Amino acid sequence: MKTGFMAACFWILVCVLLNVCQRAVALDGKDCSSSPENRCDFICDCKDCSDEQDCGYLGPKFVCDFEHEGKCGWTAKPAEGAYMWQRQRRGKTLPDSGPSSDYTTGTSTGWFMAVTAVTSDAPQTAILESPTIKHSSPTCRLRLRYFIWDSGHTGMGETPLWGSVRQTDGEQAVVWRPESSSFRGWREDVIYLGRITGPFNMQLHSRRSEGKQGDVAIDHMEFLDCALPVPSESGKCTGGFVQCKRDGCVEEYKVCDGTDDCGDGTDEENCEQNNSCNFEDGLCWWDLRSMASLKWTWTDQMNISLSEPLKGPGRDHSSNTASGRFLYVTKPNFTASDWTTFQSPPLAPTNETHPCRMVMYTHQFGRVSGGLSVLVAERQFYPVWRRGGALGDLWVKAEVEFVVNSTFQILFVAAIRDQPYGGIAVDDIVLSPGCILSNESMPQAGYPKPPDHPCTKDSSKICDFHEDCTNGEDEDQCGDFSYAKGSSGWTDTSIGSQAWDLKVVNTISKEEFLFVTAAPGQQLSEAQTRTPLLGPSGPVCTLQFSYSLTGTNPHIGELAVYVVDSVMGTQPVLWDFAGRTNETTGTWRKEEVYVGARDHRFQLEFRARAKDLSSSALIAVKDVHFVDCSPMFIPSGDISCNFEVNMCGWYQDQTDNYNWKLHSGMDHTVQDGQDTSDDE
Ligand SMILES: [Ca+2]
Ligand SMILES: [Ca+2]
Ligand SMILES: [Ca+2]
Ligand SMILES: [Ca+2]
Repeated sequence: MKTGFMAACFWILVCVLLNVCQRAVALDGKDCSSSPENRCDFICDCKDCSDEQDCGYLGPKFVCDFEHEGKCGWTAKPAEGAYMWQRQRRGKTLPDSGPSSDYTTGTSTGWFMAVTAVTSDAPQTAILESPTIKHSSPTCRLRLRYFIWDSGHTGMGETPLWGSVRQTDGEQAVVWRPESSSFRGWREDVIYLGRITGPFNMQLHSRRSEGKQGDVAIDHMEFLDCALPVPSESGKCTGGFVQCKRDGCVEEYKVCDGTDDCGDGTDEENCEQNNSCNFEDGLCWWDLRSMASLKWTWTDQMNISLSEPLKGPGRDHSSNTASGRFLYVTKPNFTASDWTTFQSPPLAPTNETHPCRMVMYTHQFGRVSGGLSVLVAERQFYPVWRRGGALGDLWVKAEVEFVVNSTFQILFVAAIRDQPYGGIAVDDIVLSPGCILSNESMPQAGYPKPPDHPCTKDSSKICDFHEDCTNGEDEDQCGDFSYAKGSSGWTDTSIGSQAWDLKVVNTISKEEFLFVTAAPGQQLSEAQTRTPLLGPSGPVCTLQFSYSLTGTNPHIGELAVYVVDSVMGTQPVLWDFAGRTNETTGTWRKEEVYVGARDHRFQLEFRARAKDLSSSALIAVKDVHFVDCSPMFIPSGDISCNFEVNMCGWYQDQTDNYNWKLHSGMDHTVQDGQDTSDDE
């Protein structure tokens, strides 16, 4: 039942997203079956959409499920050899450990792409390459399903799977590095292609050497929101939009924001009044002298690495290439400090009517990224913007406004963790005309205090559901609203047009809630907010919260809870809701979600997407509590259990690969009873 409900939610979301791209394909098609024009540009120019067939996808839905022998035009390189991609299904040709079904049909007769066994001593690379695609829009992304299972428990090597874009001028850029931990099931991920100006081929690589057993497979790809703007029906752009030279309309707020939304640069022309820095020719007026011993570097991917896919952001934002330059910081070879800064020169005071506005793009990838903050430095330092942890393998757009009544500096602060890979990059910083250089010297500001160290330096004691400090300050910013500072433990990790914010309704009664609001990100993805690393947790650990999806529309949106495992990555959805809880705001529903025993540290995540963001629609969460989550908490109760009522004392181990759920069906106890079975 739960699965059916989740599928329904999934399709509602897909429909919302597809509406956007369907608009782009509703052209008066020409009859051009003989020589298709405008091939592989994500727009059906021909009546029968023949111009969008075998482009790595099939039009008009831009999906490839590998059920057709033509593989949507994807080709294996090499075609024969010691290691290669093949179109497969469950059968004799695959090792017993391979996917037992494809993703699309969920049956053993469905098809997918999988690699063969390695039959060579030297490391071998198998490449799966798409046909040439004409170009892509800034919002272009590829949602796909992948399978990485270390059947031989021999380790898969560092890079069993990654994705890149090869432009026709030969330049190559890494665009996707999925969680490569072993998991016997299909996982979903998104490759953020972004704006690619010229013809390109998408490539999926797998590199392994003999002795490294295991399975790597790919299925069901969907290209989303990849078309450039198409001409409006009237041929004119309506209010709030600007006209692109190559046709089509772009929202006014996308003008002069450092992204080519038109596809011909129209919206990024005549932006001289701004102070923009793409970091191609220098640092502009940014000053990389750091307050800490760790330093930001001005670099590009070619300088970081072209041979190790896990190193660096892969590409810059300005040109989406490996030769484009940006600012970057990663874990130093020797332990210096775990934070670093860079800053603007002194800027003149601003006010509400003439604020200083900043647009920037950040790449926070891998667990080395501990988060990025923007601070105002005047007499004091104070934060005005913060984005936690790792956000994925993409450039995320952000906007910050500065209203400061004295001379100030903009200060970027990055937190760096001691983890295997990742880093933080910044590119394309655009400052509005309201940001004016000041001749005045800065007052000597006190250095920002490093993050509060609770009583313990042992970070594994922070947020482990057990108070080690006398005042419990090791547990008081972990996301549990019972603590005065608890709600501040939730950090927004949104990358799209909606994000989470905290609203404090009453400071005295401590009435506050997390809610979904508009955000400057370019992706049409869900708003996400996460706790710090929690746990490990015990067998009865439960997440308690109240939620509210209210407004006039019967479908306000979706809300879900996820667990992000520190080793395994994002786990299947734990709880979700779609629709509306009530018409009027101020009414709440209470929910308890079973989290259970988890051996690894993990983060809890709320995800939501409002159908329409308006003042009459609200998605909110409050009163978040972690109940009996300590592993030291031993539940009392009857151990015998016949599964008729609930899970009794048989708490499932959340770290295995299967989720045990109560299913209605035949079992041994009574006919038409409930049976526990693998929910695979
Ligand atoms: Ca086309
Ligand atoms: Ca398939
Ligand atoms: Ca733009
Ligand atoms: Ca750049």
